Amino acid sequence: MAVAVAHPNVALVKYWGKQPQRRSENVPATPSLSIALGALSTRTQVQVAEQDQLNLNGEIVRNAKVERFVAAMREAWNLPPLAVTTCNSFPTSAGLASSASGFAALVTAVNAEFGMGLSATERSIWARRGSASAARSIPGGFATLEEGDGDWSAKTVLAKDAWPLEVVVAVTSRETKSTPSTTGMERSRTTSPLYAAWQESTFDDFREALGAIAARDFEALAETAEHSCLKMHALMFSTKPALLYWNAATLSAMHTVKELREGGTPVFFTIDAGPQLKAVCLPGFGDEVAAALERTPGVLSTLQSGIGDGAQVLDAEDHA
Ligand code: 2P0
Repeated sequence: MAVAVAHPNVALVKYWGKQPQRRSENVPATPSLSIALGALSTRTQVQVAEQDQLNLNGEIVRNAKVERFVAAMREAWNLPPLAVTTCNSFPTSAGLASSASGFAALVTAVNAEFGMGLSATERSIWARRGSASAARSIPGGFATLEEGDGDWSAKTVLAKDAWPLEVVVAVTSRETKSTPSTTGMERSRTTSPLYAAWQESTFDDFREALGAIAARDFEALAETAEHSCLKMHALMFSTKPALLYWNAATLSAMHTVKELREGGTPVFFTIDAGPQLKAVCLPGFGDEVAAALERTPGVLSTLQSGIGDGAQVLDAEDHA
């Protein structure tokens, strides 16, 4: 039996769209950049069983993406039936990307259980096939997902301790999102008149964000990250039918972050395919940002996190 832990991540340069000619491999159309959320984690145990079974947060469930993923790994390595038991330390319904930490923990646990000897790059490529954002939960710290050596995988570009930014998640709804990301991004690619511009300009955002991180230039990172986020949502709005992931509290929380920044607090926001807002700030400002978001109408709760490590196998003594 092997147990692995992985953290969800939040993208500062967003991924929204796949290469259509490589659909079976789940290859993004653009590079992306993220930070892992250390305070939130997914713990996944893998064990040989009589038949495949998935236990998510204490319930036996069916999940087509996980089933396809396990089938692909089984084909490559001739794996036996598996019992997969996975648990999130954060509410799945909080709209935080549990598929990212989930596939990263799963491939890391399978690799350990069967002594497959996969490198971090190979695990990232496998995790990407499950869910592209999961590739970024294999390495820790600031991670890029881009093409290298002929395939797309993620790597750490800056260690978490080199620039220990803080993240405050403002939860504005506990309902599950309306349109799954995979469906939504394919719809954007095929219907939005903004898609080509999105794809082309994201390469520039990616370069700018890498420069900002290398220089620890918070203002520059804030500008690029908010631009990437709002441009992705403009793409979503211009999709037919439109993808509208925000609610009224999401917009109120954006104004809260804008006012904080105008008042001198080093903070910016980002929003994914759901109504929660994530505020990223310099070390030491998390409490002030969380307090302001808690006061924002419609914000139900906040979660605070630092930047996390990559996916890891737990030692036997840590299993209990
Ligand atoms: C991101 N998102 O870069 C973007 C921003 C959501 C909005 O990656 O189809 O669940 O499984 O590869 O990874 C969510 O997409 O999609 C996502 P698939 P995934 O974080």
